[in-house]
Amino acid sequence: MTLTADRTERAGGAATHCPYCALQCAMSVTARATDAADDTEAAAAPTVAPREFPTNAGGLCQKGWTSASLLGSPARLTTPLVRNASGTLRPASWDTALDLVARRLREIRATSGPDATAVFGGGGLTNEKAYLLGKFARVALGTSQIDYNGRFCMSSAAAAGVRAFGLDRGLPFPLTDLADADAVLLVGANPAETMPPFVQHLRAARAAGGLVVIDPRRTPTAEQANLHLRPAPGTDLALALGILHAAAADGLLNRSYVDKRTIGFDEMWRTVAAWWPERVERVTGVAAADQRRVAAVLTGARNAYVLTARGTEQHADGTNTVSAWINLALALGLPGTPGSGFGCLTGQGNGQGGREHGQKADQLPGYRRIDDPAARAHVANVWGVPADSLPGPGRSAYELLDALGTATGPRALLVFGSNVVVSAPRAAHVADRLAALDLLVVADIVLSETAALADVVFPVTQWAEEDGTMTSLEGRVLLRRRAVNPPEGVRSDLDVLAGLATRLDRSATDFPTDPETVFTELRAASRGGPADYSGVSYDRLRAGEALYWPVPAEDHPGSPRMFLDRFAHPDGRARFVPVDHTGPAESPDPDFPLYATTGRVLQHYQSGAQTRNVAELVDAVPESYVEVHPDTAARAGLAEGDLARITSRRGAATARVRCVPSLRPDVVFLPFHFAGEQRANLLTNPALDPTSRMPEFKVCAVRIAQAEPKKTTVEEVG
Ligand SMILES: Nc1nc2c(c(=O)[nH]1)N[C@H]1C(S)=C(S)[C@@H](COP(=O)(O)OP(=O)(O)OC[C@H]3O[C@@H](n4cnc5c(=O)[nH]c(N)nc54)[C@H](O)[C@@H]3O)O[C@H]1N2
Ligand SMILES: Nc1nc2c(c(=O)[nH]1)N[C@H]1C(S)=C(S)[C@@H](COP(=O)(O)OP(=O)(O)OC[C@H]3O[C@@H](n4cnc5c(=O)[nH]c(N)nc54)[C@H](O)[C@@H]3O)O[C@H]1N2
Ligand code: SF4
Ligand SMILES: [Mo]
Repeated sequence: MTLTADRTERAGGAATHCPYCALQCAMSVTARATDAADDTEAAAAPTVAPREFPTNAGGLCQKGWTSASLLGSPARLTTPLVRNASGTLRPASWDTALDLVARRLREIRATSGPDATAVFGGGGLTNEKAYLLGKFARVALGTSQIDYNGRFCMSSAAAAGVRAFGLDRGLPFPLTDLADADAVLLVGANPAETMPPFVQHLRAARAAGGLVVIDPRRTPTAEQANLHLRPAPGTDLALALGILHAAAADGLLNRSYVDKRTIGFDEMWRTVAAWWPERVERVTGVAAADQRRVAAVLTGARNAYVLTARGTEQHADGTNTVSAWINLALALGLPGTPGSGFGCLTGQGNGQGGREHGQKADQLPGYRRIDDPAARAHVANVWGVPADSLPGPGRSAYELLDALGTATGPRALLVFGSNVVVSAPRAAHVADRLAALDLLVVADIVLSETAALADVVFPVTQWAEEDGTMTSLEGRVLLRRRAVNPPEGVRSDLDVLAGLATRLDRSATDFPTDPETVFTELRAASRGGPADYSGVSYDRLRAGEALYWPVPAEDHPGSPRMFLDRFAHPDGRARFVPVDHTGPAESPDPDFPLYATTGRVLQHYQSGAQTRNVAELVDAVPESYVEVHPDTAARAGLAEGDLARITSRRGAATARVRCVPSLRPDVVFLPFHFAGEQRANLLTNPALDPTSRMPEFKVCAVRIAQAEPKKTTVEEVG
């Protein structure tokens, strides 16, 4: 396949941003000029180079450096696919595929009602796509059944942020502010692998002796810390209570901040009072002395930050756990104080924007609530529909997947930007639910494991082939530019939505395909909401303005630092939320004696649908592995490199043993990037947080054994 540079951008490569994580490293992509005489793949592969930009400061990780190889990859889908009578996916024309899907959607709606069709989105989609997907669900399909993979990602942090601060912007300050920090506490975050260029922002804290990492594993991030605490998985909440208790006992709380800027301290304190460090040590395995050291590091610093990520959040009590860390930060006076703060590290490329514009079950654009009458009236007006025609809140991501094909659940599902058979918890059950559908439609750039199960697959354009905005982990809105022409035959997600909407009797003007036109509508829909983008324009972004939301007017400079004067609650004060330790939904027992926790490795991204198609990354990490303490491995008769079978109450997965002496002997770790039998999610527990509905990806009880019992030869026996 030959890629040609978009004519408008040929000189010097187009300024764009990485297709993967929320750091949104800036890069330029240069397509090789087409030369008919040299039409080889190597000649066609575009090149990537980092651009100077505050979050990545000239750096890219290995995924970023190799990201362009997927643009011209043979793995790309370039034609719609439709499953034929004998069950095989066959190429079809766009009209055939769109007509078929629209006809089936009409039939399903006629027989089973609007909620019989569900939509599943993704935090990698641009703001424009996320917005139009939400509108498509509510207006063209009339369904309440829409949610997205961000429910698996940031929903606990978002819920806790809204509760405490009145608003959720993952980092309410620019990342570069960390340059002045002499203490940073990273809880359940491994940015050395998940956002490598981020780590340079931790230099000052590390040099000051104040970089503290809390992670059950000795990760590459923990290696760099001045202090590493290794709690048992799922016990962070107790640990946060212990550190807060220690700080209070030593008289280190910021009483004047607590009095002026918060409410609810006393009620919150009632639970903390019962969690003195020695008691916390018994639950978490973290020495009381280390809890006191953390309290001393944070309170001794001039500028301190507390940052959480998925290790803290992906628990059945994830929202309360984040609240416990926020309580600590508030008691020390950090949030909304210049040079200090609290933040959650958003993960997906557009994980922040993706949770603001209406692909979430309970939400309308601008981070509005779908059950708020004023929000409904505003958005319905922008959409030109009656407010009472908008459906109410639908099921959360896992509950939606769990209901597919059941007597009361949806009969059709449209997936845009997620690979749920690999990434959702209890994955084998999710695959069964998908199989029970009357219609599964997937839009993707490659034939992901989920797309491979679909009745119809739409091949879509990706990052450097299209314009669109992304909102980074800092809440900064970025214009990701088109750098190369898409391959022949693919269309954008916006085109797919418009193609279906117009076949469902909606007008083309209501479903525009030009990203800037969609963004103009998004601006109006978000106006006045918590995430107000009304003052952001493509022109301002093209001119290079650094715009952090809210940006309520065209002459508004944006909001890089929030909460300096007031929090977003009506009275301007932050809330302490009383929370208590409950522990994971599933604990080890004689049948399943180990904790399994899951997460990421540097070279692969998420379900691996993209990175398992990049040769350099596959060469580096070709298959799944399980980290095991050498003693635990030995007890199971396993040695380095053996194939292990890991079993939980949900199922079993296979992975190659890596003996890791620094690991807690009661914990094993698996990355979740691999497919088939190697899926970590064959094991995971879909226990949901009651507030955020986020599943407990980070703890379940397992046992480990040899995958194929070693054969004993006759000689050995003799
Ligand atoms: N290479 C790579 N980078 C990525 C991604 C990717 O897939 N690959 N995905 C992106 C996305 S969407 C996200 S959400 C981010 C995630 O970024 P991170 O949150 O940094 O990544 P994870 O590996 O999921 O989890 C972080 C750590 O939590 C630890 N952990 C497990 N259980 C617990 C616990 O109970 N308590 C504590 N304190 N820690 C625990 C794990 O050992 C792990 O090291 O990464 C983004 N960047
Ligand atoms: N066990 C375990 N499971 C986890 C986690 C964990 O830590 N442990 N983490 C969870 C987290 S934080 C996350 S964010 C999820 C992520 O899990 P998924 O939602 O599966 O994430 P991706 O692999 O990024 O899936 C994105 C899919 O969309 C495709 N795609 C990329 N760009 C576009 C586009 O522009 N349009 C369309 N239509 N498709 C596109 C990709 O090829 C890919 O198939 O996994 C969750 N699952
Ligand atoms: S850190 Fe994230 S945004 Fe930066 S190059 Fe790597 S994957 Fe891309
Ligand atoms: Mo994520």
